[in-house]
Amino acid sequence: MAIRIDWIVFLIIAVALLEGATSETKYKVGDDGGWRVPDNKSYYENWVGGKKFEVGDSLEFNWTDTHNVLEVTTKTEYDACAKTNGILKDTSPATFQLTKDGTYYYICTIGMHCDFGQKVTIVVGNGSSSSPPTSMPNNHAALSAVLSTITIVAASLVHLSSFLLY
Ligand SMILES: [Cu+2]
Repeated sequence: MAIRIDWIVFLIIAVALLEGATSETKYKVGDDGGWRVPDNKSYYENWVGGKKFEVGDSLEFNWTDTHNVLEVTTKTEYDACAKTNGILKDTSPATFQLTKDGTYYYICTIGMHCDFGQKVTIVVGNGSSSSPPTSMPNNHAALSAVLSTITIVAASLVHLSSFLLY
């Protein structure tokens, strides 16, 4: 019996580790600085720094003064601070889910904010939407589910055998 319980403990730990490995990251854009007209134009570029954005992560834009977030669709629009197409969110906090690989462009459309550097480019995966979606999270989730099921079945068997034996 002791051996079986050890095995179950191992499985529970394995499941916990897998779930930890697949946890989705919620990024607060600009961290404590939030979403604002930055002191220098490379502020958000620096914030992105070496971050590795993955499918399933999300971005949260927080602001207090008058701002908004427009997701523009091309680098050309982004570079020109074009306030035309795209998803506009004007209530803080504004959350964007990163649902697939690609390069995402966000700007503020208020006044000259974007021109002053209130803009950020987020690269998810390899930055290209034409690449096959990352299957790792799904595999992990599936494996995790299987291990959870095994754990439950094993626990039931232990329960059943103790019932039969004693
Ligand atoms: Cu703004």
